[in-house]
Amino acid sequence: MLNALVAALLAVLPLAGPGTIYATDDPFTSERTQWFRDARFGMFIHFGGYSQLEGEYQRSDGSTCQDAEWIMNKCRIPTAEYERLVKSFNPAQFSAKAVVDTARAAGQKYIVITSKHHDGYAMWPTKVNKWSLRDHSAFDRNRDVLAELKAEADRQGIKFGLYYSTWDWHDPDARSAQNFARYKARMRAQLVELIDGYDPALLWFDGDWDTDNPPNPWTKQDGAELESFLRAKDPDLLINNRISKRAPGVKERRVVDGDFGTPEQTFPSAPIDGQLWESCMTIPSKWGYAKWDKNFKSATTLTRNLVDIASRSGNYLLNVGPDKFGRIPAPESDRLRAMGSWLARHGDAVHGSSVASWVADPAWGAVTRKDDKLYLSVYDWSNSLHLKVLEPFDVTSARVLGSSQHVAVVKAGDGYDVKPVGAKTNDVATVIELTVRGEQAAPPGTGEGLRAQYFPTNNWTGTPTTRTDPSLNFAWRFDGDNFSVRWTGFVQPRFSDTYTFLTVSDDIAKVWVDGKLVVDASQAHQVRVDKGTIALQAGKKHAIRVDYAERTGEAHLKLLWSSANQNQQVVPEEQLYTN
Ligand code: H79
Repeated sequence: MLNALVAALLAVLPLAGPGTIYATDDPFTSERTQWFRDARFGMFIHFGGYSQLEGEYQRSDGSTCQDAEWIMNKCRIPTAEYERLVKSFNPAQFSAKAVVDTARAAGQKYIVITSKHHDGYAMWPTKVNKWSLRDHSAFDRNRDVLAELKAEADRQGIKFGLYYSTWDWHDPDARSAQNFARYKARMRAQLVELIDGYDPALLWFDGDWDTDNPPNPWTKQDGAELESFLRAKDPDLLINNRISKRAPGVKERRVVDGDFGTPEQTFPSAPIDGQLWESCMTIPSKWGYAKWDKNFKSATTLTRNLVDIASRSGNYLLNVGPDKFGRIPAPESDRLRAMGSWLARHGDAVHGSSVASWVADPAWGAVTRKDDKLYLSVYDWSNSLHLKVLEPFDVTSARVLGSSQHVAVVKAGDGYDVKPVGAKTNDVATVIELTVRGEQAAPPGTGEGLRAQYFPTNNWTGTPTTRTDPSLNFAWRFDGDNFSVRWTGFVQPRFSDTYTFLTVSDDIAKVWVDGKLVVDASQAHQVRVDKGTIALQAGKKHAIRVDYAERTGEAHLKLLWSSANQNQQVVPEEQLYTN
């Protein structure tokens, strides 16, 4: 009650000048996100009223139109007609146990199910309207698939997340700029039902694009207000970036929205600068069930995708589309089980593992790192695998997982030749585990942050107010035009590495280290990532200065770093000193 009140106040009260209502912790390191960063593999479930149509719509003229979860929109099915078709939806064979068993057998650590897709149909007994599995179907009125799934997920130790589309084709107020506030109130009421009723660990929003078919009045401000409301209600929630809105014609999403980025049907070739990420992909081509959709990716492709994604510090959210009876199609569960049987032997290469920045990406597979282990997942097996080394380390032992064959590791050229003597153990990826020893980390620092001077102008003039900021991790968003900040002090790294300093800024940011201009984002810009590198010495205090200015619009400033030994993170308080 009090939380809701505070959140409501925060959502409407503009803060004057610098302050923050939006910045959270550092998702790269916080306890809140730990399960997600370790999980690497999750199950997406697209299940809704559209599942009843099985991907096909017969028009009155006898022609057929095919799509899946978009069928209402793409096949231009009138609302009344779509409602009539969905009325007979009866997924009586939905089994939460079967779904969670499948996820667990696959090695998936979390599930995210569509509570409401773009068609607006609620998969739980919402009290907000009658357009739901409870009130508009032929399904048992005593059953609640979300409740069943949540209970089973808890029982099996699988994290539970919910997808929710902010774009809505069914609610007439959702496409009306004039009545949009009424839709937003209903949306918020539904999200409160979902959080109070099903305690999700993660919310996965969708529908952030600008379109007229039907119109989507959702704005960045709406997203920011909803995000701060949700975080006040449940500070542990993970939220994806699509809670925001993409401006007309803008393809890229911004790294300042939500906790993680959401590449769809693709994945990046390196870690994403400035944000955690999770690629969502399908097994056939569509998300929702379509009986004609038979172009299934192989278990080998899917498993290698997972390893590639882990090697870039991302997560793989792999989708299943239960049929109208509620069953995961056998070609999908078969592939998931095949992935799980590979993971049963080789899971250490994926779960809890991340980018291996000591080495270059090899052509023969992918490399991941967990603590003192490097996992070489070999797709193209050979008895001499070259590993190009970017940061020196020693190899103390080597073995092939699931095999007793000897593996020699010899220095060669710009790195090592890894030489297993035997055959591959399987055709998906044979994993060579190297036990390694790199540079010893200097002790964690004892810093308390940088000295901050906040100026009442946008050009570091006038009389500043001063304070100590523990880290530079701000999202002032819509508040506080025309101010500037100068942070000064020292940064003390734990490794002797070439560090990449990275700013997320809007409007202007500059970073000097040891007097050298490392990041120069001095042209006013919207949210942007900039970076530069400099060699630092472990344990040494290097002088640092960060200048930041905000003119108009949103205000953002984050300072992150990464190196061969240090995965990307907001530069932590302990490594920052005022003197
Ligand atoms: O739920 C799954 C998909 O149904 C949904 N996201 C995943 C997780 C999704 N739907 N569409 N897309 C993703 C891609 C977006 C297509 C678009 Fe457009 C092209 C949006 C803007 C241009 C179609 C044409 C919609 C508006 C105009």
